[in-house]
Amino acid sequence: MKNMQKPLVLDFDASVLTLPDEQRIALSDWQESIRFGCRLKTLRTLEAALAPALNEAHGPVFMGSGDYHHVSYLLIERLRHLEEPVRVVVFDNHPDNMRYPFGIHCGSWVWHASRLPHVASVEVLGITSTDVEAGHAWENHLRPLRQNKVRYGCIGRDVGLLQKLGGRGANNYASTTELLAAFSASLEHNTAPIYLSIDKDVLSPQDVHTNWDQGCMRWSELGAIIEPLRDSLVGCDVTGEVSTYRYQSRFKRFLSGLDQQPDIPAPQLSAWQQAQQRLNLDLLRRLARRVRAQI
Ligand SMILES: [Mn+2]
Repeated sequence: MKNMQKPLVLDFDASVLTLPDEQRIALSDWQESIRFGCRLKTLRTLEAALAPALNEAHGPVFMGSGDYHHVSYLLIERLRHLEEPVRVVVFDNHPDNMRYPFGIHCGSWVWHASRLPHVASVEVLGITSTDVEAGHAWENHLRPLRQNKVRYGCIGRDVGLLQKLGGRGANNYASTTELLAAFSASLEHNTAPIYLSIDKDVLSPQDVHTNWDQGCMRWSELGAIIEPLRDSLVGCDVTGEVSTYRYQSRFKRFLSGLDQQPDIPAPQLSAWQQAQQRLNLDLLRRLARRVRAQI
């Protein structure tokens, strides 16, 4: 990425506090239609609205709550002009590769991304969610797992059934350390350009709080692993901020209610957002260091 200093904030939910040199696009009017999930057609309309900003050189794109993670699909789709296929690396506590019959949503966007011809693979690393186990296994899109085009790096989960169903891309590790060591080793023989998507729900609640159930990775571990990636990055986005929202649509209230996101009192929300801000600043520092050294 040419200009890692200039983060782009897609401000749907007022969760991202002011970042240095940021460009911010006010999108609160889009919150109801985009949050949690939408039709692909709606996502296309959003893309048209964002195109002028996305066409400019920019750094990491901050999209707010993990409820907007499907916006990553738009950002990855835009990389079709690159000469080499892109390796998409996602840090997330959930596979985001689940079946969803109503369009695209924050839990199904990985499947859509894996179908793009210019995407070589999508690796989802740091999954501790039970979405990959037993009764939930059939809810995962199996075909890309069978093709090894989507790969899971789970921690402490039983992926036996997924593998029995042919999902050879479903891998489990005993610890974060083992998972990250395997990922680092893969970087030595795979030099493809990388698109990095971070959902901070992959992190332990000791580091930050998000809208979703969280994983066990520490920021010290994640920060250290992404720093060496920065030379290979063709794009980066960040979700996992914390915000609250009550849908006007009864249908969306029903769907999001299935996942039982708890209510968060205002003082707590503000404290959590500030902790998120410290982490975001550190992320920008780590990704920008090389660019700054060149000046
Ligand atoms: Mn996610």
